Amino acid sequence: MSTDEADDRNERDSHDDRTDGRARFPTETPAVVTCGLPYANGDLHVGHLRTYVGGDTFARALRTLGQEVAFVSGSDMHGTPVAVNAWQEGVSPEAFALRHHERYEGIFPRFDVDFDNYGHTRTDANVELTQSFVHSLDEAGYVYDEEIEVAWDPEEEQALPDRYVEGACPYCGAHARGDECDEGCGRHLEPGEIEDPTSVVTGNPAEYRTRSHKFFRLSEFREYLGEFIARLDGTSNARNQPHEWIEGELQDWCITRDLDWGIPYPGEEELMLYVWVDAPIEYVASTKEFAESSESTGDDDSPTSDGSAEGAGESFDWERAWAEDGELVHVIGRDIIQHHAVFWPAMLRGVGYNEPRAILASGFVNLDGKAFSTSRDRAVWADDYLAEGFDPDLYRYYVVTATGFQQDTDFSWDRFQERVNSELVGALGNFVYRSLLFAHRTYEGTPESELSTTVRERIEAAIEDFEESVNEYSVRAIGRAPVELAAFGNEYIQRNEPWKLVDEDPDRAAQVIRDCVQLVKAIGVLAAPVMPGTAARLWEQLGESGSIGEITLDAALEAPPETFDAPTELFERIEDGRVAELNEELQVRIEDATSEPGTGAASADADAQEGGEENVDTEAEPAATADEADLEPIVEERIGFEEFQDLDLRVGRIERAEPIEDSDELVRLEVDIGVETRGVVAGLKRLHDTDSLPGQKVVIVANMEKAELFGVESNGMVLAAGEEADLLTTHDDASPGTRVH
Ligand code: B3M
Ligand code: ZN
Repeated sequence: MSTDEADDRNERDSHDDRTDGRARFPTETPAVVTCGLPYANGDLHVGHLRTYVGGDTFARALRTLGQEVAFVSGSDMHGTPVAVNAWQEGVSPEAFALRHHERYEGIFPRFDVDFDNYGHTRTDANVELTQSFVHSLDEAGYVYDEEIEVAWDPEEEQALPDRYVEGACPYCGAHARGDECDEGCGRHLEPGEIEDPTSVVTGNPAEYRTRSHKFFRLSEFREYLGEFIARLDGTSNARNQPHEWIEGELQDWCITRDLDWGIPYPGEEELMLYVWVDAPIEYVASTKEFAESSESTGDDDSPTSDGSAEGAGESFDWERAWAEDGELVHVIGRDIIQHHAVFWPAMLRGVGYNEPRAILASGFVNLDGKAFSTSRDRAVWADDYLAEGFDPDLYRYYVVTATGFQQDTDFSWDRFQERVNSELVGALGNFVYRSLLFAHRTYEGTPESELSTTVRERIEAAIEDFEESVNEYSVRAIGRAPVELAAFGNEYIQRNEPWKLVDEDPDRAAQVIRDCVQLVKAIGVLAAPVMPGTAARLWEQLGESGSIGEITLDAALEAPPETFDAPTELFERIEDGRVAELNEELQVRIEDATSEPGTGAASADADAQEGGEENVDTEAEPAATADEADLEPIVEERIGFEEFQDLDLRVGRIERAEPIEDSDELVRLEVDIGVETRGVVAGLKRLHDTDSLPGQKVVIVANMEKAELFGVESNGMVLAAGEEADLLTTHDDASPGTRVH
């Protein structure tokens, strides 16, 4: 439990001080949840899916609170990420982008990522809206012309915008693409900024040409952006990263390119808009398309087939949401924070639209501690996962609950197996199955009995926590809710042993099983956002009519059906042999990936995470030589930062030390760790003079499980090095309770 709390703390803390004055979800106003638009240039791997599954889970969770939501996205068709890849394949960007768009459109529903509208940036809706946005910005005086030097390929006689050029980042020196320092500091780069530019087309050093371009007066929004960031909700990375950009010199932003693929600048057909202008506008266009489609189908009283909460004859008010008072929540990968927290809100402000309420920026998913690499096939592909026959819910649950949303995480089949088997098969599946089976066999359904106060209160608490998690944007806590309730259920059924009570005290047995069936129902309600397919199966097994996608949280306390059939298991165990095979396949792939020299330019890569960045693949370190004597070898398996964070290490001051009578080794210490004084048992007797210990500063593992040694409770662990128990300490004045990182 400590693990989850530690991981969530980041998201929760950062949020606490900023809910003031803002209406809690569900609000009276409509909400729009968006997911970053994947560039239509590659395949999706399970790393990409994290953002989409997270967004989908959050949107569904909002709906279970009764919030009106439009959940939208689309493919990003324009710009050099598509143009360069299409050129390398020798096809037109249009055909290339559409092909990928169709693939994405097909794959999201297979992971139950159910957008209300999934459009793309070339739809009429987006072209029109983009041009009208730009026109308004121009009218309002936010756009000016300026002559600038752009990279140029003299051999091909063509301009080299963005990914057509590579070189060195002027800020950090890393190898970079024309418009982003994708391997270094992550900054957006303006045309002409990259140093030592080389053409991706010919490999020649690029030259510069003077061209006239359009600039957006971003610098005028500096004060506004500072205020905006201060009230922005969501993950803390989305607030913290932009500070540097906003507080530094906020440059105006070049919004056109010399390119023949994109949306033309209104009235100046030879200038194309920069892809980052029309891409976020698709969030609005996609919402508009959704509104228009729900208009045509929405005039009956039946809820829509996909379970969205609108329906009932009213179409989604996209203009109100975007231009007035809706709740706009952007779910993105952490590599595109600058675009969403700086450029986009300035554009919205410039046209007089509403501002984002929250940005949830997800960490990346790594493979064996290293970034997925699409160009090198170092990936677990979304298609392959499905082809293995795995239920999409398993991955949804795994990725949503692996770590706090903003932290990076590692994908491994072992960990996947372990979590599926213990948390889904062992805790959730087991509780649901044994409860429903017992209920069906003994009572043919829900026994006639009152729900106990204990269980009613436990479910009420779970509902409250869930509402809180949504309001805190803790996607992980939303995902964990059903499994936590199931853990309670297992403990409850085990403690009450209804199988014994059936003969001894039938009334009591009926009561316990009544409680369990209610818990099952509540688990279904809480599971629906993260595992919609599983929740639907559970709903059916319970004999519930109607779709679980349409219910709200109060259903968790409504009486379950009187009768239902024998249940079937919700999940299947993943066997070791299967995992061994999957690991082997993956290993072969990774080895091939490492041995092949990269298939080339970073610009050729479909993108690593959310259609965004390709992280640098670092080669593995050579193995340590055997010489290094008697030292224990370093543990091979790497841990992620978030796993390290699971350890709550604190500075402590030893207040008292007493030998433990019957033991040769042990001393009982009282250690002040700021918030409290802990009794800790440590093996220091032979190596240290007990009297010399008080006053010493030490480092303790504060979230160590309690243990009992020689009848004395130990509540924490003191860190010491080697056989000599050389105590770890601090060398400055860190006070007791300070966290050690
Ligand atoms: N197409 C993908 C990326 O850079 C980019 C997102 C657009 S969101 C408006 O990750
Ligand atoms: Zn850089």
